[in-house]
Amino acid sequence: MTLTELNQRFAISNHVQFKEIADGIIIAEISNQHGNCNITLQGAHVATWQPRGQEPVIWLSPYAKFAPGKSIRGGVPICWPWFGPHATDAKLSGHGYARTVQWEVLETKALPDDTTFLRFGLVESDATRAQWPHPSPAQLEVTIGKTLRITLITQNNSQESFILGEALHTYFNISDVAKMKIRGLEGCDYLDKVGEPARRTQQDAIVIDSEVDRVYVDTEADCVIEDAGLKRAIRIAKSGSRSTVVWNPWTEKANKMGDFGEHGYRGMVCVESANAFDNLVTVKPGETHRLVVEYSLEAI
Ligand code: TA6
Repeated sequence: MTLTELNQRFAISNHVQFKEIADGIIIAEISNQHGNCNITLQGAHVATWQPRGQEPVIWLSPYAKFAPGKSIRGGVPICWPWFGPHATDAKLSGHGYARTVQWEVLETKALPDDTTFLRFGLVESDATRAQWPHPSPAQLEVTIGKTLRITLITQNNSQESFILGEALHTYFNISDVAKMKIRGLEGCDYLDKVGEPARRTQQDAIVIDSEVDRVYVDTEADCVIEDAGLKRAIRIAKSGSRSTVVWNPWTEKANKMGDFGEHGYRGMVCVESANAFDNLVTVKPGETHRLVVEYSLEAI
């Protein structure tokens, strides 16, 4: 569908329009009374979210690359249909292919309270089927209102069950990593991926002063990022997710990645609502699985 056709069919005045921001990269640009949000069609990737009168809640690297087939540093990358390295084929992309293939717009709606709703569908191809042979259309629903609500939907249209790994790998914008705490995971077991993998139990609120890469398992709890610098807290509520990943690459790893910028890692933390490791999901024939997150702000 051309950009003109896209706008003819799905643009809504005072809500959503579509623009090409780079060769082959089209975004849905949402602006309503509650705030602004940009979503690339490649990867159905929520790249930005800024509630009206607030600092951005979602972090996007100033060095993020917007190019066909390239993952974007920041925003809400969709890790699907596996999380982390592929279980058997190291040649396949880490975190699956959903975030780097085309998605199509299926629906846009202006809801009564001036909230904007969009629904996207992953465009399957020979290339995706070669990596994932299960007929399982993926969809993403995004609702931009006082909160940001994202639902990742997996349908099993086959006669066999399949095992799904997934995450909404969200980068949150913070004033400074040294002025931030994450509550909600106290008492949870986690797989510590920094250095020799090890299983540990989280004692108190999470503070970060070095590289952190942890997969908390068997938790459906909300997380709250308390940001003393911005005098606000970001609440991360979820359903359909039993894992929460907390990640900050710190200096060395961020520099190696090349798209964080000099001190980018200080202004972000990933709190990812996932199903990974112990919490992979078996989707039975005919079943539909939903991973839902809702992000909101609270004063502190
Ligand atoms: O979720 C944390 C993590 O798995 C880290 O290990 C790191 O690889 C990060 O994701 C970013 O991965 P990416 O493929 O987006 O560079």
